[in-house]
Amino acid sequence: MRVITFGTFDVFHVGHLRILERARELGDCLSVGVSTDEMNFAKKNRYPVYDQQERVQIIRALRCVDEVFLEESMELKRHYIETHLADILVMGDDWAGKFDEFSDICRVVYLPRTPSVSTTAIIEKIRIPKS
Ligand code: C2G
Repeated sequence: MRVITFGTFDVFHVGHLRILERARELGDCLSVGVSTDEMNFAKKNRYPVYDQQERVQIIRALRCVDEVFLEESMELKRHYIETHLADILVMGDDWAGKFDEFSDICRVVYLPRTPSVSTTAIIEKIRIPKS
């Protein structure tokens, strides 16, 4: 069983690790699409803290991850699922229902997010207050 998942994985934290570990447990091979800096800018109007090559390097080094590629656009999801021969698409439940259209080509699973951890909260926590 081949599993695929997608994400930005900026300022890598335990919520990211847990979803990747749980995704990998659903099959034998996990492919991860890391969204590009440009895709993030287009979506959120800001660039990630870690650039795409750094984010790819971190994800690639994880024991639970078998292959990593860059996700250039949300519109290419069907193409990525097909070219990576994925049987299961995994996303966090913040995306619940959003990718059901792909259930014609793979199983679509939304896993619960890890509570109380997010890149935004980490950035807020370490931000030095302006005097
Ligand atoms: N996640 C989680 N628990 C958290 C934070 C994130 O389980 N506390 C999960 C998200 O649900 C997502 C994955 O970690 O499945 C990556 O999260 P983000 O980096 O925020 O990815 P996002 O920008 O939502 O993905 O095609 C989707 C895009 O690549 C965007």
